[in-house]
Amino acid sequence: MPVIAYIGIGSNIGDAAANCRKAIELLSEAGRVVGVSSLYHTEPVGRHEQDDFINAVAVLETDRSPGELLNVCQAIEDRLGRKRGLRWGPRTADLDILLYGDLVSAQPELTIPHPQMALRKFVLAPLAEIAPDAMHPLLCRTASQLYRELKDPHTVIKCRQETKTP
Ligand code: A4P
Ligand code: MG
Repeated sequence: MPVIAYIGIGSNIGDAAANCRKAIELLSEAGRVVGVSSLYHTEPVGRHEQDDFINAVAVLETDRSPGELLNVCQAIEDRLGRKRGLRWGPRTADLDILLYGDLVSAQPELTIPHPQMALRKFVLAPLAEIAPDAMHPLLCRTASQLYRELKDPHTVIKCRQETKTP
């Protein structure tokens, strides 16, 4: 039975919007991408001496196990040229598994739900846009409830949709 997983995507090196779009395209290697949020322009959390991020959330219907999905996410990060350096530092692409069905996993190499997701506007704004009813299995709150109750002062701005010229 396929599972619905929510993947948080972020980039703040190079053409960050293009990196996020490419990461979403490559996610189809792990299943069917059934939803994609708008792109959001976001103030960096954790380390301030770095460029702003572009963030988004993709909804993936997948047959992959959580471990296999993590491997695909890390392979996409590598293909987009990610150099692993500072924790919370700049990156060309970061793919985090936010939710994987109602799975709870507390292993350090794969913690699901993502431990910071309920604290971050750059995650909850796109998640609440694309999946307001997605349930956090530990907090038993939906994405839209968590977003409404969130107290994160960092600026998050939805990017204007690109209009395609005929
Ligand atoms: N790992 C554990 N659980 C997961 C999961 N659910 N999804 C492990 C993905 N990976 C998971 O990740 C380090 C290790 O986490 C991996 O080896 C994996 O086994 P990483 O991506 O190499 O390192 P990182 O991203 O620097 O660390 P971390 O703790 O994952 O940071 P975050 O939480 O990803 O935060 N500000 C804005 N505005 N936008 C951002 O996107 N991102 C970060 C990074 C900080 N500030 C930001 C943003
Ligand atoms: Mg990460």
